[in-house]
Amino acid sequence: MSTHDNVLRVGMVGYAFMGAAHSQAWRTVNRVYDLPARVRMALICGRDEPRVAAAADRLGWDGYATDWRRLVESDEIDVVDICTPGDSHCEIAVAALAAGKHVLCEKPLANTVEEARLMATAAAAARVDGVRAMCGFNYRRVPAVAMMRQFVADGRLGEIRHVRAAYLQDWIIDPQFPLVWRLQKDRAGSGALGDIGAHIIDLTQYVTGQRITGVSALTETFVKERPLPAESSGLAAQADGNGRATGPVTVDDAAVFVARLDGGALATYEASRFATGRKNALRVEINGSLGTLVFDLERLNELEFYDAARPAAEQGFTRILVTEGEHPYMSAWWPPGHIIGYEHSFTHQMRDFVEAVATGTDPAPSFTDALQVQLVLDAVTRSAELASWTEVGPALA
Ligand code: SOE
Repeated sequence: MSTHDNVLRVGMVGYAFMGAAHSQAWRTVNRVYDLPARVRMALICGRDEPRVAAAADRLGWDGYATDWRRLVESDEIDVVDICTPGDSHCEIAVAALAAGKHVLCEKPLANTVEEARLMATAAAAARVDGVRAMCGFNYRRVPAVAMMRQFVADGRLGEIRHVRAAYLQDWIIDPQFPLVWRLQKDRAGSGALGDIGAHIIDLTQYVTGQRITGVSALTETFVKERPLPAESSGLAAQADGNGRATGPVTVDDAAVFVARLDGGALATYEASRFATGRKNALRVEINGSLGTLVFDLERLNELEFYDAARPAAEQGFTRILVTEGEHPYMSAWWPPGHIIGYEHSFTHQMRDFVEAVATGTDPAPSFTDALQVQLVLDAVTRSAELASWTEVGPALA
């Protein structure tokens, strides 16, 4: 590992919502977990100097830079953490890997399959020299989700027949909400599909161990024109667009699709930013021949389990409280029964990443895993355009 006296010096690009979430996790990870390396929050990077300076101060970074190339080229940095909009992931990641930096990149990996392929190829080349790369699908690290995967792997659900996943938000239902970067294809790649659909694609494939092989999809952009933003930082744009010039929304507001998984399961997916009343509602249900598991992000400390093997008179869903030391990630936190939240998934993500880098093992999801998610996103887009069943493309061109 290219650490300095067992210290991993992190440089993070981006300081908005995800930058803040990652900062919190970098700050916390060594306080909670006993790890083979210590994290130093060395540099935070953003183009706007007054803002990045303020972010460095607020989020607890030692210093700041205004050009990401400085992080990538610096001998004082071991890890580059990419929390920027999707249009810069590929360039930053490829340069960082070529410079021998370990890379953590926010999801979705890239804006296109071509970029994701370049990134996966760069990660494979760098791996030969002990350089590690991981994509940040943080919901894998919710203890109840990790436990779901264990249940499936242990055969507790039997043969998986159905996967039912939805990720629903409503932050853009107001047609006056401005045209922020997440609503622009050249910046974000796609809309609800890539931003939140990518999470449920990764999560369900991770939990079931099965991969999506083909899809039939519908996408829609309900509000096609929006006021140009005065100033924005992602979700927190000012919703004061009245009277300003407008521009076209170039991404989907919602995507729904059915899919086949390679282990024989049938799946349905729904990703929407127009689910009025749903703020950040992610729900996954898995039906197997021996039981069912249900995860709901709004009750993330719980897992619902239906065990078909129980006597007929005792059947029903059991609510498992995933708050005990026996549960994934939980022993380092609080005494039994004490719940955790959204931000902990990022701390767990940093825990796994730091451990992998420090012990010279491969973190997951790899860039190749994330490329596969990108291939599914691409298949969904093509299916919606062609109005036909579409196979997920191969990882290699
Ligand atoms: C915005 O829709 C968003 O912040 C996603 O980008 C995140 O990945 C998700 O965790 C919450 O919602």
